[in-house]
Amino acid sequence: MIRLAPEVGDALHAGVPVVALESTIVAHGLPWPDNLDVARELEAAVRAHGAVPATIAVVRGEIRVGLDDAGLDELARRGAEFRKAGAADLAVHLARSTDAATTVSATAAIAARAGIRVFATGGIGGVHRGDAADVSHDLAVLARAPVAVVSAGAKALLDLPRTLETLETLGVLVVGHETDELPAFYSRRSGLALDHRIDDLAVLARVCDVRWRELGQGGVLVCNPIPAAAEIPAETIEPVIAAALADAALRAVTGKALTPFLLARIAEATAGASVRANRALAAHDAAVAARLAVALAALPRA
Ligand code: PSU
Ligand code: MN
Repeated sequence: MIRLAPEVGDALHAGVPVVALESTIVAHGLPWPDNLDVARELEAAVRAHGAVPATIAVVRGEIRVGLDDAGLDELARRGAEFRKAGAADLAVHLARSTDAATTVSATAAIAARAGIRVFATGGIGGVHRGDAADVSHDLAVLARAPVAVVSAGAKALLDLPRTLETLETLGVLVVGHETDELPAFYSRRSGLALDHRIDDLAVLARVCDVRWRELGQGGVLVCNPIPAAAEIPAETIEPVIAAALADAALRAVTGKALTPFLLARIAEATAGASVRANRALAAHDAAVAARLAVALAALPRA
């Protein structure tokens, strides 16, 4: 039930670097029509850095690894008509032949099965503020899937200290790329120190390879801060996040609907500035992911 786009299948077969991209950010995380621009921009950033992009989604019950432009257009245009699927939801969509956008958890699980080792996204899910029981399935999949996820940390609307603690509990290797701190999505810094910083992507590729091939371990979260020029200072975005969280509590928005609701509220309240920041950080992640995939493909093979 996994259908590889011809270009992606050929690349995987030939050892050409491939970068997976998720579809929930397109269908649920960003407003139309910016979402289509972002989907195309992420693919272009991957190509510009020497890798083949593979946007992953479930279309009419089939897992697509690599969407063509018509596929990206349908995903962006129909948006929330694609259900939001975590890894656990996939079987239902496949069996019922429905359309679903894949979150980080579903995309990482599929990428691992397809043999794609690098995946770029904006920000992973994590532990929600206030409700310590709402922990994204992204973290559990990251713990076991042999995939490097390049992101600007976890989304700032989450409880970042608890999210970092949970990553540690689960045994996810968290590495800063050009940072000593967990980035805070819209802002470069969170004040939360990371144990590892690796700026040289050839070294990071070696670390990933050792982790997967020698140790048989799982995911690597590569934390790549938003470019300074696109950053929204924490003191600007925090009150906006607080207001969005209060609104969600008032309307009793919980579960899968919560993250999309908060992102939409933040986009409205910042008149699109959050969307511009999200776009810039995701494109930067795609570029670094492609460079990491190129470095992995260049490792000597036994
Ligand atoms: N990153 C973004 N925008 C998004 C998401 C990530 O820049 O919309 C999505 C991802 O798909 C992530 C999901 O897996 O939000 C987390 O949702 P939840 O908290 O319900 O697990
Ligand atoms: Mn959740």
